[in-house]
Amino acid sequence: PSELKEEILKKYPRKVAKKRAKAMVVNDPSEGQEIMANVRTIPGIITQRGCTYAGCKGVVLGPTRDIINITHGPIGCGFYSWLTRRNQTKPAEGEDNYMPYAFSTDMQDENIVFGGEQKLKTAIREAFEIFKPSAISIFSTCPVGLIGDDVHAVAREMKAELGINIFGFSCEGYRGVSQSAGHHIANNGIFKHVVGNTDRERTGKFQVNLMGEYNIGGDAFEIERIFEECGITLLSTYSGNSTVESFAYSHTADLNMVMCHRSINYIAEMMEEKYGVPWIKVNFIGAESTAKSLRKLADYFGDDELKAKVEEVIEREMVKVKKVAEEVKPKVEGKLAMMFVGGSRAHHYQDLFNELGIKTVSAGYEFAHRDDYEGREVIPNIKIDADTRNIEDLEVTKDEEHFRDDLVTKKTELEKEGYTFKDYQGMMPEMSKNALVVDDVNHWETEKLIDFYKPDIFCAGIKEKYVVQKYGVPLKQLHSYDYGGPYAAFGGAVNFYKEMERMLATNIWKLVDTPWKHEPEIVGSISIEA
Ligand code: CFM
Ligand code: HCA
Repeated sequence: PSELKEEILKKYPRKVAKKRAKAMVVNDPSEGQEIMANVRTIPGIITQRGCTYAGCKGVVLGPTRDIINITHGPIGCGFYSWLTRRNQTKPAEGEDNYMPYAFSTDMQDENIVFGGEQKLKTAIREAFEIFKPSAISIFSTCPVGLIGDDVHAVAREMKAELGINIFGFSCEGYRGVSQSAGHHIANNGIFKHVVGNTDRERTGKFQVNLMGEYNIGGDAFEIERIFEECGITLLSTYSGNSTVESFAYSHTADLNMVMCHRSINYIAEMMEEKYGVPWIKVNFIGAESTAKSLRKLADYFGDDELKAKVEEVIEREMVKVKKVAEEVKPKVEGKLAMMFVGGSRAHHYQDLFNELGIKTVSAGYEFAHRDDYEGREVIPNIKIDADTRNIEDLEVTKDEEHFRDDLVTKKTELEKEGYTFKDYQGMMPEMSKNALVVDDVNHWETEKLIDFYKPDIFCAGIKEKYVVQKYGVPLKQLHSYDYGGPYAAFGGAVNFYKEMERMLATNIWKLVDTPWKHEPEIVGSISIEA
């Protein structure tokens, strides 16, 4: 892999090579290695990344069904963030669900020149008239930031006029270096405008929130099933199969479980500061990881009945899981995988592949930060650049009335016994020695990686899918899951094993042929004339 890295870098201009060298690490889990992450992509490079608006509207708020999310901008932004992620939801009888609609102000040239605030107000009034929602949010796209429409002022005015909760997000696409800035902006907005707005009587003995689970392909449904069988009350999920109504009372939980650390750690941290609710890192991708996370949850509550129930569920589910694993594993064992996905999945899915004996030779995130690679202990050493400073860091203070001193005491006691909170170790310590870790991988690097490793499966998104498949390498979308899923928890593991059998226990990919494999399609030369 060191030679591969050298070869990749050789093609770049000197300055670019210097920068990219820091984003590629030949892994050695025995030492604390540093990777460069969360920095601007060099112009001209074909990146996998998306924008801040996508992270805010599409990712964090998009899966919430009882709020009208209005995109203030040209129609493309709203259209392309409208359910393409396959985030599912299940409203109760008679409950509102606005997710099948794409709400947008559909800005035109005229609005760009003369301003779009009036059009936004009209859109809000119209949406209110038709749907009578309890909340409306506004998402700014690039042109809104450029022309200076004040979406927050519009939100305040409309809130006063209509008497419902209305708030805006300054999540212009260019505001950060990737989707990641949008996560932070969304976390801040939800925390400021929604969390703590209502209280709720206790409805169960063990009340938790699940954070950073977005119900792609029905993942959250499978996790919900397991929780229910264990007798755990799920107050709110951020934000798969969710409602803003549930965010409003989510501060009454006893524990926050963080699955996708990158996209939601901000709310978890702020909730602990303001309300004293602690958080733990969990992972429900992989059957073993699911069992481990459930046990950690049961240990937190320390209740014998809950522990016994959790063991019973794990044992019962594992029988089904093991049966399929035993069938599939001999057919796929020893194959090689690579995965380049946004934030947490490039890490979490390695557990699922490990269960089948498939090795991850190279992986990376599109937009995660150093802590997602190296572990949270590096947070104090992360250099804050101008792009990060651009995003507001909310000042959070203790809520004296709602603060859970009992949970703080519980946390202190558990820590004495060696129980760990907010303990995300990151991806690199868990990857094998010499695996190549690449942040913000680009098109050129992808091609070189495929040539070098000849992986049996490549995991990424829709933009990479067909390019990779033309190499004769199957691509599994770990964003949308293609048409499949759920892949979370026990039932999800079974689905994933079967999908891997379907994709890997076949020779069909070796038959893929492309004309340019044999001779170049376009031949030419460049001449520069004075
Ligand atoms: Fe978290 Fe996600 Fe991901 Fe993400 Fe995303 Fe996604 Fe993803 Mo696509 S919140 S970081 S911003 S796990 S949309 S559900 S699949 S890039 S790895
Ligand atoms: C996003 C959403 C995305 C895109 C996936 C892809 C998703 O980042 O805006 O490139 O295939 O999961 O839908 O990450």
